[in-house]
Amino acid sequence: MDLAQDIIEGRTQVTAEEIQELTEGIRDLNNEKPNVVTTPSEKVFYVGDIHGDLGAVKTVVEVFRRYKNHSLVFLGDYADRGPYQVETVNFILALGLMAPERVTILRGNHESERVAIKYGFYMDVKRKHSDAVFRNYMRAFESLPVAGFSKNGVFSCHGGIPEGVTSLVNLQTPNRHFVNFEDNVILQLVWNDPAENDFAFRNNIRGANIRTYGKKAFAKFSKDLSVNLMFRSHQVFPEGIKTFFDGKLVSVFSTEYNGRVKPKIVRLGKEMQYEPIPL
Ligand SMILES: [Mn+2]
Repeated sequence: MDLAQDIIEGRTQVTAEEIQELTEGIRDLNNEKPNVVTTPSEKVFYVGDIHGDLGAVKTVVEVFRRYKNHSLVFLGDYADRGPYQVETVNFILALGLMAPERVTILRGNHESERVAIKYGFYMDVKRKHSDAVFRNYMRAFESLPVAGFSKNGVFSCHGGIPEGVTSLVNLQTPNRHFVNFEDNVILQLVWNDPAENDFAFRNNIRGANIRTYGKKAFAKFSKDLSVNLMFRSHQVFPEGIKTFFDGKLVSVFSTEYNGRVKPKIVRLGKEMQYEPIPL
């Protein structure tokens, strides 16, 4: 696909028709996929929040190119906040189309209409294009899978463990195909946060239906679904990475966020060994 290649090589001026091509391509690629897709067991980079940081995502690709036979899993939050939101989203979608067998694009809480209208993506699209183009992006976002799971038990999603989930079926059954998060399991996958405390679930100040999961919830979820390691993003930590639950949960953030973060991605190697890589 020449358009995707052009964008990866640096073209940022993209027409409404070309965005339609990109977004329809992403829809066709993802629409029939399950909510939880299969991810590689090793040799994979996990990428945290990007939020319109085109430089960060270009650096991710530079790192990616230095390693042979690796894959990329993007954990969500591409739009909103940064200066190059449209360009960043186009770049990530182009990457997904260029190398679909090596790039997984998961949905974050910012890949929703309500959030995108509130935090900037809508305004950026409107300024550069139109409402029709925004709708195309939303239709692409609603097609994105919401979690990844590997054969060796590495689970990934943007936020974390939803309350009440006791099997993979509970995650695969809900309908994710809405511009906002209509289903509570899907909503919690992209919105929930971990806490290093000895409880299962508690309220979360982010919103009424959003939960904080503690040690007990993590232990039960890990046992019920045979999860050995989990990657997520969604929260700002100054070092760009923070581990929870004896290193079994890794939270990663990949944009500097106005100098507040030393951005990282995480490389998963053999036998569950992982290492943070600075961007
Ligand atoms: Mn988020």
